[in-house]
Order: sequence, then C-alpha cells, then structure tokens
Amino acid sequence: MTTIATTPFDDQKPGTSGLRKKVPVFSQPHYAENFIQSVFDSLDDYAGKTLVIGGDGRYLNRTVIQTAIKMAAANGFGKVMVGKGGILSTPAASNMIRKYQAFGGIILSASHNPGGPNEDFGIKYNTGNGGPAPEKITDAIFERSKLIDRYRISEAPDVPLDEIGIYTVDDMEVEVFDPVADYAELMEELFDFDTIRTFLANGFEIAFDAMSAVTGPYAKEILENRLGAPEGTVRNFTPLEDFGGHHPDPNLVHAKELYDEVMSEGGPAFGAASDGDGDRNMVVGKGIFITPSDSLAVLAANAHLAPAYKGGLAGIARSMPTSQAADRVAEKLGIGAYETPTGWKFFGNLLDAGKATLCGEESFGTGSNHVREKDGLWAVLLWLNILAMRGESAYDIVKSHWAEYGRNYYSRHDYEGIDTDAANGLMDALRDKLETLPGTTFGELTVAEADDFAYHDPVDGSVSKKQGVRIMFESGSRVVFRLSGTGTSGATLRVYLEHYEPDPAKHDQDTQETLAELIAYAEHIAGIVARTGRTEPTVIT
Ligand code: VG1
Ligand code: CO
Repeated sequence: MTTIATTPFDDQKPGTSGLRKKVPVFSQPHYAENFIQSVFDSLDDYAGKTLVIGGDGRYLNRTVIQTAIKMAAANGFGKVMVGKGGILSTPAASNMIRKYQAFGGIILSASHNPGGPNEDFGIKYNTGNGGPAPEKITDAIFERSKLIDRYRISEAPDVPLDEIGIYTVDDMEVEVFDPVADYAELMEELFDFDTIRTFLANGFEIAFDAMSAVTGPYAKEILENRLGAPEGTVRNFTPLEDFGGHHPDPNLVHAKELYDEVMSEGGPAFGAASDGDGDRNMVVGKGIFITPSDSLAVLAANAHLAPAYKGGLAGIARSMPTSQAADRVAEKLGIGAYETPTGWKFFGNLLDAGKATLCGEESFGTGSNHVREKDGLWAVLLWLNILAMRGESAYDIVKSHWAEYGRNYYSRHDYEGIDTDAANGLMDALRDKLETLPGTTFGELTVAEADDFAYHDPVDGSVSKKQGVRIMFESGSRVVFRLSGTGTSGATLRVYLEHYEPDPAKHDQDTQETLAELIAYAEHIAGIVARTGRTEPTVIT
C-alpha cells in the first residue's frame, strides 16, 4: 500500500449522474484517483465491507477499474465484486449492490455519450440501497475533491478481469463474476417468461438494438436464450470501447435504423434500444413511436398484468420535465403521484420508503422498485409482458390509453454545445421574469403560474432548489427550461414542451405542429436565437 501525494482539481463536481468528463481530462495523472479517493473520504465505516465495481465497457473502463480495485484495497474495503471484463450495466450494478448487501458501488459510465480516446468517460458512486448517491454525498465528494492532498493505492498487480474467479489484492478479496446471471434471474422473477416465450413463439417479432454498448450480453441471454427470440433479434450486441463510433443514445436520431425497420412493411412488430450503460430504453411499436413519458403512463396503467406488480402500485414518480400523462394514471388508480428533479437519485427515497413503485423520466428512463436505477431491459420486458397479456398491438394499446386519459403531446428540444455564459444568461433572465409572467398572454396561451422548481423531499425533508424554470398555462400546457448536468463540453439547453389534448378526435396530429405555439412562446420568452445564436435545436426528441 502506498500513499501518493496529489493536488486538487477544481472541476470534480458530480452532475446529474456522477462526474463526466472527456477522456483526456480523466487521463491526466491523478485525476481519476483524486475523485475516487474523494468518494472514499466522504464515506464512513466501510472498513472490511464490499464494494461493487463495473462499467459500460467504454474506453478507459478497464484502466480505471484496475485503479479503483487497488484503491479499494488500500483504503480498507474487505471485498470488491467486479463484473467479468469490467462489464456491468447500471441497473445490474444496482441489483448486485442490493442482492449482496454491498456497502456501495462504483459505476464507470458516461451513459448515452460517445466513447473513445477523445470522447466521454464518467465515474458515479452508488450507496447501499443500490441507487445513485444523494446530493448530500455528492456535495461532500466535491468539497473533499477541492482539498485532497493524498490518495491510497495498492501496488499489487492487475486483476485478471476476464477470468471469473476469486483473487486477492493485498488483504482484500476480489470476485470476478458473471455480470448477466443475477440480473437475468431477477428479470425471471419479475415477469412471466412462459407467457412471453409463447407469445414470441407464436410469431410476435421483435428487434433489439444494444447499440454496441453494455446491454448486448444481457439482451442476448434474456431475449434470445431464455425467451427464445430467434438469433439475430439482438443487434450490435458486442460492447465496444467506442460504441462503433456512434452515440449509444436510444432516440429517434441515434436509433433511427431500428425505428425505420419497425416502421417498414414486413418489419418487426416491436422494437427497442438501450443506451451505453443500459439504463435507458426506447420503445417503438409498428406505426408508433412511444414517447418515454407515454411509456411510463402506459406501463403504470398496465403493470398489474406482470407478476411483480399484480398487487398494484404504491405510487408513480416522474421527473418534473416528464409529461404529466403518468399523473392522470395515478389519479385514476387513486395512488400517489410524485414530481422530482431530473436525475434518478431523487427517486431513491420514494422507492425506499415504499411511496412509489414505478418511476420515469422523459429522457428514455423507466424503472421500478426492483432496483434503484432506471432499467432499459426491464422496461422492454414489462412492455412484452403487457403485449403478451393483452394480445393487442402497441399501437392499439397506446391509442386506447389516449382515448381513456387524453394525450399529452410532448417534445424536448436540445441546444447542445452552446456557450456556457450565454446559457447561464438565458436562464438568469428567465428567472428574473418569473414573477411578472402569470396572467400574461401569448396567442391562445395564458400563463397560470411560473416558477423555478424546488423539490421538498417528502421522506428526508431535504430541499433542492433551482431545478428548472417552469411556465404553466391555464390550458394545462407547459414549457420547461433547464440546463443539462451531464454534458462534457459547453452547455446544453433543454426546452421541454407539453400540450394536453383530451379530445380523441385530435389524437392523430403531428407533435411538432401541435406544439408550434408553445415553441414560438419559448423563443419569445427566452430569446434563444439572440442569446445562443442557434436558429434551431440540435436534437429533437
Ligand atoms: C440527462 C437526462 C436525465 C437523466 C440523466 C442521466 O440529464 O435529462 O433525465 O437522468 O441524463 O441519464 P441532463 O442533466 O443532461 O438533462 V443516464 O442514462 O446518463 O445515466
Ligand atoms: Co444511461
């Protein structure tokens, strides 16, 4: 064991989901070590306990895993459990922490961002409940990172990550385990695999795009081996360090091929894709792209059809910018509806306290109390379970959902890589206007309320302020503005647009056209073109 002297970096503040930076930043001497030591220094009483480590397989994954193992040994952990090949999807890591009662876990990922020598990398700490560390801990990590002057690391040789087995690093045990087995077992417990297997065998054709990221081995095992989907159902199933040069981001831009295939004549009836670390999902049915907000609402309304949720849901939680479609389901079911800031860490308390069973975000994230992360494959399996039980197409299920609850037309406009000062200036100007907005009109729109969202956690009483500017109209429509907390260069402005339409005769309109007035309002109130120089968003989802 060696203690290495170091000096602090001033930019190690965890964002929405851990610390994310470009690889060249992470590759600086002592950079990853400083952050990992700052994590350990912010924790109490872990001596002799177990730490789960794994990542999404991107460039730098193996290097940082070896570093983290040696640092865990030198800092007195009793055991490290690490996925074979350094692979562990984010939801599978959450499951491992919970199942083996680990003290916590380190997940290496930059999620949906590209990977490679000049692309993104990330480190995130999860606590013993399996979920992302709450703000109290991430704040402590940041404070520690600004003062750190030494870290501890073992001089032991690298662990053979590709061989399942038990090893030692100094006095610490290291178990290299199969990253898929426990997760696949959990999915078998939650869902009716026999029913899904029969449904697929009877000709319901599906396609799954793993986007050359971490879910490949999981989807192969579960969809093809255990559920009997034909070989070839899972595409791009080998995790690559650079994701084949693509963004492993399951949306209509980056998973367009899959979308086109499902929409094509003779193509599969249902398609799904997941992101770099396996916590996001996109689902498309023949003839319909299902927005993540709608997906959450439909899953909530039908979850009782799957064994794990047959007793009903305790409540539904969604992040603030996620459409209000799920709230209508909660209302009808007579259960709690919760609105949290963006980022899965805010769902942890609600799940732990048994207040919410399903959670979701508009950013292609859905999950439940089975783990404490969002879970891409879980969402796909719940969809398949519901499709098999209802025997209707995804299109018909969504259409009848809208007919019953009304449709929340929804879109997110992202302006990526804009100047940071311009982005902050835009948000500050919006905040300054908030008080004067209620009662003002724009076309058919009248502002009912406007605020900067603050979350009061009903479980631990903590308050998180400045979580996004919300402008709510009398019609129920909303425009939300916030800056991304996961980017690695410049700033990203996200504009979230939502229009509620109760009339089934108006459920077949084009989304962007339906939202046109709200889009014009967003420009009018925020001055996006003038402030950022951008005349249109870089990504529309
Ligand atoms: C984005 C999404 C947010 C999600 C986060 C992490 O954050 O908007 O909903 O929880 O990514 O997802 P931001 O701050 O950039 O808007 V993932 O799949 O990176 O773990
Ligand atoms: Co992700």
